[in-house]
Amino acid sequence: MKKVFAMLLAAAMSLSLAACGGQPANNPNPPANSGGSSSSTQTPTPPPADNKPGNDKLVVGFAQIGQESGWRDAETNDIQWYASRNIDTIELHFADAQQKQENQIKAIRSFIEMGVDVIAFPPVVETGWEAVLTECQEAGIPVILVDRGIDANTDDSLYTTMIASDHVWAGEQAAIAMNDLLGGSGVVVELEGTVGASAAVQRKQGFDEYMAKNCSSIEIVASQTGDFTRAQGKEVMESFLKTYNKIDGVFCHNDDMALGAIEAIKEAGLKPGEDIKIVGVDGVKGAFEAILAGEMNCTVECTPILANQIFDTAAKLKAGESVEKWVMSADEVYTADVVAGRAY
Ligand code: GYE
Repeated sequence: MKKVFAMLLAAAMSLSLAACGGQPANNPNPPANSGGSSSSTQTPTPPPADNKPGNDKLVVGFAQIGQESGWRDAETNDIQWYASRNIDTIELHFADAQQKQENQIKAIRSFIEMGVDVIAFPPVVETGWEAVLTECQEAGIPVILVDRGIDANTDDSLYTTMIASDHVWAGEQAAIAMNDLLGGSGVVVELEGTVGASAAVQRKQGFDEYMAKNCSSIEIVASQTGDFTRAQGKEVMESFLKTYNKIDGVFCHNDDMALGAIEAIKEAGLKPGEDIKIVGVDGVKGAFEAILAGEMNCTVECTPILANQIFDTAAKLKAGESVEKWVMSADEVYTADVVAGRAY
């Protein structure tokens, strides 16, 4: 039995390592930035001398949200690893906004001053981007939204394309899995992502609307943000467990909050994955490990491995080619049987 588990775990880890661009998902020290500048919240340094006209490197400014989850670290690692492997043709300027919209805006303005070829960033929330995106447009710098979008009321000509998963679909898939796990009836609580983030808004929309339309015997009794972090996911789950004496399932908008919820459920003397069914989104290593251990029931993939598409799209935009408005990632649903079946 031990050997079988070791094989399953190896499979899960190889799945997730592949999903992290060859780096450990929670690598606290992503590979050194290549050819450009990397900063926490300071304005990135001006480009090196070789960025003079005639240098045909693709110069990309990336304003990352922060390091709130294993998924976010995987995305960062993939982008920095890809750029470090293409140092002769790509110059990456990378800023970490530490979860603050004002820091993302500051970084984007510094990229405009540098005169980068393309700006890419995941909008931490859906609103408040008109001014800075207008400045990008006036500077003639195309913008790629990555893994999150901006709200539908914002003029979508202000960005060129979005490379992201379908978060409404993910919410629907989570609801289908939860309905199946509960046998059509039960009490569910929801751990939401960052307030105002499109990934949270849309996963909630997909889940809640599917439930309302198809699962009349499943009741969502509470829904509260855990801000996509493991610590806050645990805290909110602890409060739910104190408030409700019957919880049959929890839908977590990302796996990090699911892992926090698992801790809270165990500390309450209950069995996660059995007494309370747990469905997450992302497909990070810890989720596969929890599913293999029987402590979680499903994760809906949302691939963080976007660097290839980001830099390919940026190169096309620099060359004046047109691209689709939404480059949608292809994701899968990993229930326990699928994870076990993938083991080798
Ligand atoms: O699900 C979560 C991260 O925007 C898709 O942000 C991303 C989400 C992802 O913090 O883990």
